[in-house]
Amino acid sequence: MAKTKDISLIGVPIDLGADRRGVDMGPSALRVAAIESRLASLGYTVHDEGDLVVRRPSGYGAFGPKLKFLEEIGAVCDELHRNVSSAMERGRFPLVLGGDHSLAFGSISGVLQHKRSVGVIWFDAHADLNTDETSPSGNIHGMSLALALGIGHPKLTAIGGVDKKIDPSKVVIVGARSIDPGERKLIRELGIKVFSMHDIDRLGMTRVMEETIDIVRDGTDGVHLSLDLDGLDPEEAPGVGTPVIGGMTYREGHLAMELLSEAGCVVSMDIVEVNPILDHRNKTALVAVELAASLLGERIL
Ligand code: 4U7
Ligand code: MN
Ligand code: MN
Ligand code: MN
Repeated sequence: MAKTKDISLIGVPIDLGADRRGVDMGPSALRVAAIESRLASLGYTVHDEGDLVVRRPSGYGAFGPKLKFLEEIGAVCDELHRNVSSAMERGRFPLVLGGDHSLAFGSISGVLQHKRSVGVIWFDAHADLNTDETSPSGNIHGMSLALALGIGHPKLTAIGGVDKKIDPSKVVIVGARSIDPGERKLIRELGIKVFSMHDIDRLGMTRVMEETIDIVRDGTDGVHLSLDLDGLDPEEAPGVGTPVIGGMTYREGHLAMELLSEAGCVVSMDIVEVNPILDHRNKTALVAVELAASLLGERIL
C-alpha cells in the first residue's frame, strides 16, 4: 500500500450525525476486534491516539431538526481535521475510527491540508450528498460528502478552509442503492461517478475498481477511502444504523480492498457506521478489520 509504515488510529466516538444511538461505540468495537495488533502484524508501527472528545448535548441545538447537532459535529470535525493533518505531517497514514459518517468531511479537509488534490472513494449504500435543504432526516451523516465538496451549511463547509475542498470529477461512490431525490439531482449536476449495486452486478467488482482507481488517481496527489460499513450487505455487516438490502458481499469488499492495495494510491481512510449495539457478536467490526488489513497489504500467499 502506501509507502508509510506508520499508522495513526484516531477514534471519533460520535453518534450525533445519525438517528440510531450506539455508533459512538464504534471505535471501541474496532479496538476489541484487534485492529491495532492486526495492522502491527503486517509490519506497521501503529500509534493509537485515543478518542477525540465529543460534547453530549441535550437537544438538537441552535440549528434545529434540519441540521441536528451542527455545533457539536462542527467542533469534532474541526478537531479531527487538525489531528488528521498532524498525523500526515509526521508521515503517518491516518486511519479514522468512527463513529457516524458525519466525521468524514473533517478527515478529508485534514488530508487537504497536505495534498493539493485528493481523490475520494466513497464506499456506501448511500450517497451522503444531502444538504439541509434536501435532507429527509436532518442527519448530518447523510450530508458529509456534499460538505467535503463545499456544498452545505457555511458553518460546516468553512471547516479546514473554504478552498480545501474536493473536486467532484475526482469522487467515485461505490455500492450505492439508496439515493434521495436531491442527491440524484446533485449527482447529475456535478457529474459524480456512481457505481451502484446494479453496476457491480453487471460489470463485476474488478472492472468497477479498475475504473474507480483510474478516476481517483488521475491528476491527484493521493486517494482518501471512506468506508461506510452499510455498503456491505446487512447479512454480512448487521451492525449499522441505516441498513439497506442488496449490498456488497464480503468477498466483493475484500477484492476491492486488495485491488486498492495493489494500486498503492490510498493515503488515508475512515471506517464508519459500525454500531455494536445493533451487531451480532462484533461481526461488523471484525469484517471492518479484515477489510482494513487487506487494504493495508495483507496477502494470502
Ligand atoms: B450514511 C438518508 F434519508 N439519505 O440523508 C439521510 F435515507 O452515512 C440516509 O450513509 C443517510 O449511513 C445515511 O438521512 C447516512 C436517508
Ligand atoms: Mn455514509
Ligand atoms: Mn451509508
Ligand atoms: Mn484479507
